[in-house]
Amino acid sequence: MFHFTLLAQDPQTRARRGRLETPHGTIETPIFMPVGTHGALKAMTPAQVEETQAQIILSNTYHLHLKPGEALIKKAGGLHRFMNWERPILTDSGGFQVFSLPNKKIGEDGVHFRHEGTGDEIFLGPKEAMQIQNDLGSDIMMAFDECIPYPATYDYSAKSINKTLRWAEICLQHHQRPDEQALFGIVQGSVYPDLRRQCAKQLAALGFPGYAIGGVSVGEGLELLKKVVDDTEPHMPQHKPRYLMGVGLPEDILESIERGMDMFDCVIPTRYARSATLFTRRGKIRLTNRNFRRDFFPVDPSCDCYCCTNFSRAYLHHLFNANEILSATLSAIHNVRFYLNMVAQARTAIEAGDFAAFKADFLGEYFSSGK
Ligand code: PRF
Ligand code: ZN
Repeated sequence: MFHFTLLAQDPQTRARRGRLETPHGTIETPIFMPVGTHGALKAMTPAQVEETQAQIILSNTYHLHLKPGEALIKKAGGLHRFMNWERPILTDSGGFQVFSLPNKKIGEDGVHFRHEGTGDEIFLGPKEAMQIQNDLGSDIMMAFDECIPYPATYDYSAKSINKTLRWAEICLQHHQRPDEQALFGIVQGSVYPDLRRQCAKQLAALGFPGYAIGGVSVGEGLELLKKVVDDTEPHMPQHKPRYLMGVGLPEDILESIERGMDMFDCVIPTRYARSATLFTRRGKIRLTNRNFRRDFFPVDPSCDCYCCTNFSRAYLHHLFNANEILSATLSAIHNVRFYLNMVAQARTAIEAGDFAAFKADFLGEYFSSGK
């Protein structure tokens, strides 16, 4: 039920154009996956998400385990049915969310922490992460890993990838439905090229249907992000999808597509939408700024979304000022559509064999600061 096909390779860069088939539909790569942490994209209905032409969304094992619990979601018929989203879903394992908690205890088998609401002691390890994701029924599940904070010493990182590798094997052993749900391995190793190489090679030997780069977008900055991807990508299998976790801003995504990454997720488009920051071909704009009070142009005149084809910047400025919740919905629709338009244009450019020119044009206009 899972099949990844490489359709085209850009001649001048490592950018790839691919197609990933899953039980809930086909994903054209490179792709951006909007985030619905609790089984909902904030401020958007599934119909609105579909209208942005989202092909796959991301949700979180950790949050859904705490609330409402995977047993209830399984009883509802799985996450797709529960949230009324019939296209593919990827669930993150909780590896990242748990490690960013205060008072956690990291052991050899997993992580102990306290429930944010009830204060109950909870344990999450590779076995638990597999059982939860099997119950949720996502199309793509992620292995349980340790997202190493930045900066981290070489010693800590070396020990940590051994744990992540051991956990990856446990995940494979406890995965109940490998024919219906693809399990991706996650490469860690901080900023150390030999650790990234070692981790990628050992994961590749385990034969996952896809691979992710984790432990980036943790405060290292774009130059180090590019370096980590450059150092890791050559050791990831060519004919499997590659997912760069938690990335990022438009420029981060384009730089990483150029470096051979296929899948991305980030809360930025929906989160920025709620604080009135909207993406346009000429860069970000802050709609609460007084300049937009009498601006009757669309947010982005080149955008085909429901927000841009029906409403003005002045109207959105007013909605934000009046604290109307419609401001979040319209802004999220636009920002998600902006990201999906960008990756769609990247796919077309790769097919045409001129990704480098596309990236230069796109970023040239994007950083022209509204002139
Ligand atoms: N691991 C997991 N999820 C993640 C990450 C990771 O390293 C990141 C990296 N910032 C985002 N989401 N499991
Ligand atoms: Zn728009």
